[in-house]
Amino acid sequence: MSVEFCGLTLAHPVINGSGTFDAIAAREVFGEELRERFPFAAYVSKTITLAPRAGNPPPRLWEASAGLINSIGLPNKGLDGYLREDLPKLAELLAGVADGAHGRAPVPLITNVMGASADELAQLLQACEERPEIAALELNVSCPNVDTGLDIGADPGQLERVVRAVRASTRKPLIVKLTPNTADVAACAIAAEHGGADAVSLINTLRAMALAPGAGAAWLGAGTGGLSGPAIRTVALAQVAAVAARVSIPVIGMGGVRSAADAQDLLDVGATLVAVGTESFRDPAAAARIARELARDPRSKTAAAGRAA
Ligand code: RRO
Repeated sequence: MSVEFCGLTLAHPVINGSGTFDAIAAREVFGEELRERFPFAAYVSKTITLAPRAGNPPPRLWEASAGLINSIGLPNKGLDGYLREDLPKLAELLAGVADGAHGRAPVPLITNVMGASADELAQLLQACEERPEIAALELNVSCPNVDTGLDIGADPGQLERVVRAVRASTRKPLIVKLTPNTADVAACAIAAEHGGADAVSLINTLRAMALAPGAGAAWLGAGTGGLSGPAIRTVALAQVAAVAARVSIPVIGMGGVRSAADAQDLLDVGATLVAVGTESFRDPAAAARIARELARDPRSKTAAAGRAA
């Protein structure tokens, strides 16, 4: 069932979406069992920024029909705090995870970073470049550019310029996490590829809003948030298909995946890996179940390869 991705060998094609599984907190709750049954073939960190951030005012979550709106607002310890406190814990956890297929192998760590300018992003990438515990980097480009005010990932020209400007800051695989809140996601994916990205991942959450019952005013402290979960699955499928048809770099597909059939749909339209996000909040072991079922799914190429071996 193993999959090659940007020079990394993964035990299976299922990873997590950034910010949807706190591995350090899960280790505290589940103990050594988390390592014995680690659900993901690679682990993507939550988004890290240069400076620490407190996040958005509450409320931060709204349960929508078949989905979840979040406006967490990037609470994180900042680059230094991540490198000093979280990275050693993550590396220790991910070293020697029992993956079922290969005995014990380290699970690659993908660190997700966000900056409001190419300069900030370059600083983040350069600092991560020096840390061997980090296997690959993911750029979260759902962030307003400090100069233009426009989300970096929403405009192909701006995205290509930023990716090109930061590309030389790291030799590690560079994944660009695309935003779905744009007119033409395939044009943005092509721009990321032209800028030097090694892979793209999509979709991030769709901008959304909910009103407090009876109040006629926004429920979320930040006013709006991002919609995830089954409500966005068919949007994700359309966007992943559009992107995979237009780029030659690998695509990580995500958006509302709850089952192996959902994951297989994304693989069928051209994704190399699939990420599970919102479903992990309901069932932290969902990704392991999906990976197991994918291996048995008769539609699955990875299952067919496993049977032929
Ligand atoms: O932290 C968040 O509120 C957040 C981020 Br950075 C993101 O990329 N996507 C999302 O749904 N929430």
